[in-house]
Amino acid sequence: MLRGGWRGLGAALAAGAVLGAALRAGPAQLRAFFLHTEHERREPKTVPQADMKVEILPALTDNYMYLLIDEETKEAAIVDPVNPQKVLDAVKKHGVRLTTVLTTHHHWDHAGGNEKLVKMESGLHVYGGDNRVGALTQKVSHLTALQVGSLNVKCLSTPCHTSGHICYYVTKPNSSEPPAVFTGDTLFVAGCGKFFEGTPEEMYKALIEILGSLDPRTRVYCGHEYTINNLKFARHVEPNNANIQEKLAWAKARYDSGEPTIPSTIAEEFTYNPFMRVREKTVQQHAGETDPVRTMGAIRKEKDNFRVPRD
Ligand SMILES: N[C@@H](CCC(=O)N[C@@H](CS)C(=O)NCC(=O)O)C(=O)O
Ligand SMILES: [Zn+2]
Ligand SMILES: [Zn+2]
Repeated sequence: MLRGGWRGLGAALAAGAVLGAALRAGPAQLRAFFLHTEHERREPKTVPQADMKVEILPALTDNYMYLLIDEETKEAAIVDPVNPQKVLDAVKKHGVRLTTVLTTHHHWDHAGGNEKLVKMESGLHVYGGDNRVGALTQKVSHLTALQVGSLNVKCLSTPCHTSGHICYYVTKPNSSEPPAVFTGDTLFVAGCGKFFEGTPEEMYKALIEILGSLDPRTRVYCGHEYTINNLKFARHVEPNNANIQEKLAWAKARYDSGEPTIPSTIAEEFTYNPFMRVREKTVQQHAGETDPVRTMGAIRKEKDNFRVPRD
């Protein structure tokens, strides 16, 4: 009995904890755990441009944090740093100076790391559009302009998922490369956030009028890896839209190879995202509506109750 002493007991307890976790998890989670494909343990991935670099950092079960690097000055900002240690590891790896936190909204899975990060790294400017954002130092509103090194950041107020939600639009003066937009839980690849604190009118304004009028080449960096499920709903709305079928096949292949389906572009979103397509007859007919805002409300309600097929 207890021949390994305390170390043996420790190992036994650890094994018990793993077994306990294993018994609570479903088959898909188990497979992911043992194949090392769990979201949070996926490799960070860099999207390089001459003017800016974006490092995609998986966090929690399906969130993304983004390290935005200004190539000219090596100054950096972090979007939604829910896992501060992982952020600081990425900062170190790239040898950049982190000055800025851009918070999209106050929900725990986005802003929940702010307090810890500012304790680990002093002097950070923490931006957000809502007093409920932890460690906030500067409250921003629609069209507030910021700088990260030589990059211009324009704050876009997109209330609906939460009343204080902000998207961050990043451009480099005189660059021919595409801008970037960090959309949090407003716009997802092929989907949008739930309307927790807003209306279909507000989401229409956010998606079509504000985000939809950005440079169409703008790269979209959203808050979650929901792409496959979103595309299955999109396919249900528009079964004859070939762009959806094609993007879904691509997204499954990307996901299986451990790679993010991020970024997309604003132009692409208009081809397969049903919430960006509420002015299209096909989407309106599916919703049984003739008005884009009513269509927005109807398909959001339908998605809230949609059972995602297993294919
Ligand atoms: N359906 C989500 C459930 C989690 C959820 O409600 N997520 C929030 C953001 S934290 C959301 O707005 N989801 C959009 C949606 O389900 O269409 C999932 O696929 O896991
Ligand atoms: Zn949220
Ligand atoms: Zn979220």
